[in-house]
Amino acid sequence: MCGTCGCQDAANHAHKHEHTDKTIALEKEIMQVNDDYAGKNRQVLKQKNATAINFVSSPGSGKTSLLEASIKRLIHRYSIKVIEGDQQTQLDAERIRRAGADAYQINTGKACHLDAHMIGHAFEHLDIQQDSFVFIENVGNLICPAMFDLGEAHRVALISTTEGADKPLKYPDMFYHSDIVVINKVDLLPYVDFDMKSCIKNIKKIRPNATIFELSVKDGFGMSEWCEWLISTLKVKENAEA
Ligand SMILES: Nc1nc2c(ncn2[C@@H]2O[C@H](COP(=O)(O)OP(=O)(O)OP(=O)(O)O)[C@@H](O)[C@H]2O)c(=O)[nH]1
Ligand SMILES: [Mg+2]
Repeated sequence: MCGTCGCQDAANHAHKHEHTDKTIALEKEIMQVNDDYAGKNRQVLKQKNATAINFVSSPGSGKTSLLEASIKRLIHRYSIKVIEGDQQTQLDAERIRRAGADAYQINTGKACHLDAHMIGHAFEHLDIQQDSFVFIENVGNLICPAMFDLGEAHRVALISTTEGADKPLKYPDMFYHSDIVVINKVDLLPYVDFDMKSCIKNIKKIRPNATIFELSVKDGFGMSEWCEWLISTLKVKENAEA
């Protein structure tokens, strides 16, 4: 397939633009640079025994809402720092601070995703604590963020019941690269045509070993199991020290 215009028969193209290996080489180089930065981020996190989680979804699935609710439940026991990614505004960082955690907002401008280099800089603005969480809310976009490793331990893809059960099949890269999937807004199930069984089947088709949480941030359904999972990701030394 042509990586420039998406047509299926790049070799017999009627219109004009080059189909050379140059595009592929440049893409590989960019991804290599990103992966190098992601490796450095992992080193920083490892030194602190901190767990970074990258939250991805289409706009409005409930990423910030889930972070706010998780912070309110966990901040009294754990240090949580949040990196927010949006094209513009400080709105999500302000929401996170109101929920009780430190937040650093990245505005990506024309870019549609966070990359590992941006995250490395954000670390400099957040005093990451030992045995802590670093939550990263990516730009609302089901395509581009899939390609960029940020150095996270887990990637959580959210899908909400208003989006349709076919999304894992239509945007497979995102679901392939996410070990956790949250199906949010289950409180809306009586009002929307959303086939939960088919959504779960579609997620498993793309990522057979994905862990799936059915949640309603609004009424709290599933939040206890979700927070238990979050806590289980922290290799805290609590027991060892006790
Ligand atoms: N009914 C219902 N609404 C929800 C739920 N979770 C979030 N919302 C609403 O969905 C809307 C979008 O939520 P956000 O948390 O801002 O979504 P987001 O994924 O952070 O959006 P972007 O940052 O713009 O990508 C808000 O109006 C929330 O109140 C839920 O479980 N049920
Ligand atoms: Mg948000």
